[in-house]
Amino acid sequence: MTTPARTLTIAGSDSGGGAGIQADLRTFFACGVHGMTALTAVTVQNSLGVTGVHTVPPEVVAAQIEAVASDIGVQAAKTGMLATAAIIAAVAGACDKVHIGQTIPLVVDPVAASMHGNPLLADEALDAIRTLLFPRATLVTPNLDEVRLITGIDVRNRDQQRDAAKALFDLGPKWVLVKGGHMHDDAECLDLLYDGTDFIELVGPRYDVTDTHGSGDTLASSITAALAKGNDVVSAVRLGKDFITRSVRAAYPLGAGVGPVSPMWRLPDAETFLT
Ligand code: PXL
Repeated sequence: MTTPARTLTIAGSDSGGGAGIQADLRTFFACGVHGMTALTAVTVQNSLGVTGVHTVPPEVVAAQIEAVASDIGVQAAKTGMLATAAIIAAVAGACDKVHIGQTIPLVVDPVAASMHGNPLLADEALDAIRTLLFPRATLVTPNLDEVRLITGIDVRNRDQQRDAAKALFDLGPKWVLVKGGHMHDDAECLDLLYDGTDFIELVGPRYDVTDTHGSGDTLASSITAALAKGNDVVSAVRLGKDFITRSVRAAYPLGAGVGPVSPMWRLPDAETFLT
């Protein structure tokens, strides 16, 4: 067997298995790449929300990145929950040492809160996201809540989505993807991709599902997998958009709260294997 492309997620654990590194790893697997992790935080979480967060020491986060990059090698990396400014600074330093965000693509999903509104990023860390992570990013993938926190722009329509893309681009990433999933009045799901020159509109159906936990993580990690396999940013984002659309359609209920989106549609015999 030959070694598959290798991807790294720098993110937090969701004990409920819906989002975070759990979503990233199963997406990597479903996309046919070898997934690795630099764990930033443990969340105490179920389908109803987050009740506790325990962060990993910044130097241990950095050491995980350097350990896997120096031996196993990384073709693309992503960040999810980073929790604190100190962890973000450690991630930036470690990424520089192993060329993540330089020759190796880096997807920054600026996770700020869970879908239940539980904070996953300290308020004081927003500036570190802007100044330490965005300039290193190949692609940033904020949802509209994160856009508002980072730029102050409250996006309600497609014109404002373009304004937000420009403001985010000015913070230094090579590409910006402003996700439109939270524009609930829009009949479609429009994600806007921008490289400082051209706008590319990626339109998908809006499914009437409430089980959408981990959707941002699944999109960012499928894009990361596509980049690791050698796709350019435009085709990786198109593949990721298709992947998340199918995974939203395959979402399932879990517990008494919100269930996860699922890449299990990739398994041809998921219903029958081992039964
Ligand atoms: O979906 C964003 C996210 C990322 N990482 C962790 C999370 C969540 C949402 O709850 O818990 C660990």
